[in-house]
Amino acid sequence: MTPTIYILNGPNLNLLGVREPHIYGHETLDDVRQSCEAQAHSLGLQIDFRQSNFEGDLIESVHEARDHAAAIIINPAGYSFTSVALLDSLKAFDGPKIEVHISNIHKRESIYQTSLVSRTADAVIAGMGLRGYLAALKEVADRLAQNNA
Ligand code: CA2
Repeated sequence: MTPTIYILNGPNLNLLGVREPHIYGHETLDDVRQSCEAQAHSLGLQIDFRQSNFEGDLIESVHEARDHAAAIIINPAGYSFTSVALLDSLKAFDGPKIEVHISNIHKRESIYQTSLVSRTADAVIAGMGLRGYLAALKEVADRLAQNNA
């Protein structure tokens, strides 16, 4: 069976490509989704790509992933820095978890520099723009292949 990867996007990422292109680039979240679909297909994976502006929705998706996903790729956006609840939900997921940020959060103001989610992520990608999601998918494919070897 083709493994499903949940790709979860947090608050305000629906505005990608619409505002602040100097930080987040010109691509929209739908462009990201389409590129992820293509990359997943070439890696023998399928994706369930979601965005929510609500903390509880993201947590519900993580819970759902426990039964339906082989791995999670998450850009928690602003909740990276505030949500112990999201961190706790991710701790209860057993498969690979990759945190992605489009911008390099370490180059930004101090409020953007300490991600709580990084405490449970297996890998963290920041500053690669949209390519960060594609790198995360490749990393997930490698980790799943290793686990099944
Ligand atoms: O770089 C990333 O991917 C972030 O997770 C994006 C978050 C920010 O809080 C993190 O520090 C880094 C913000 C997402 C907001 O996205 C917007 C996109 C366009 C216009 C306004 C906001």
